[in-house]
Amino acid sequence: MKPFRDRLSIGRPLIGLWQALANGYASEICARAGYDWLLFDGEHSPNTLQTLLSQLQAVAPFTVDPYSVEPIARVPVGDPVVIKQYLDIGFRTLLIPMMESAEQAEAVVAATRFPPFGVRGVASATSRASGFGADAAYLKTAHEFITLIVQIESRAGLDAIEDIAAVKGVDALFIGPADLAGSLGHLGDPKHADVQSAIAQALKRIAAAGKPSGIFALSPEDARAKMADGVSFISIGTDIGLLANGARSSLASVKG
Ligand code: 3PY
Ligand code: MG
Repeated sequence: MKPFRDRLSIGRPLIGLWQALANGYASEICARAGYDWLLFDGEHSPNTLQTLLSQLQAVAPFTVDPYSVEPIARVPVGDPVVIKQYLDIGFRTLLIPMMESAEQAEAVVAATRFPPFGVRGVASATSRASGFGADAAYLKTAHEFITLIVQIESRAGLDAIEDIAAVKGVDALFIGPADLAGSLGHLGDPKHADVQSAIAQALKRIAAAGKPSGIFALSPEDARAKMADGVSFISIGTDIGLLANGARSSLASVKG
């Protein structure tokens, strides 16, 4: 399957769903639903490497045609040790939260590359990413398949958009409305006009910098509006949201 970065320019926004239940069975259900990508969250969900691995294994059949869902992992922090562990178990598309400078972006790019292009620690025969050694070219070709997405979700991140977008190896920039709202003084209110205007500006600047943008939509209406604004990929909800809302409305429909 093509690297996710190639699919970002296919001419329609790629629609994704956040996976926060940290459970392979739930991921398998979502993978079968036909989303373009699923985001496995290591930042705000009760995930360990083991739960991430079991979710990757559960969705593996759907990562090839005709389903072709891309598993994306969000690391808890852009740390080289965490990044190599996520790559070793087989994630090839990563989302790095809280990106605020070109230096930080260069460091995470380096963490995804083996020497001499970076500092990724070397395991090949023992890593799931290399097919447990079956892919003899893995060390030389791994970087070709890695897509690195960084999150802009603070005032400092907004200020550094052009610098971050210019870093070679940064494939896309993703806006985090919840943290951005907090950083801009509107905690819990990402729909606030000031936050939405900052997001609109940010999306324009990312496009002007020549990089694809992504965002977490706040509602189906917001998703449609952001897709019309030209985002390349968009999350339209979470597995927890689907379950919680379904559970509540099912109860309400009977109770009246
Ligand atoms: C945020 O909104 O802050 C996120 O990280 C997810 O989109
Ligand atoms: Mg966030």
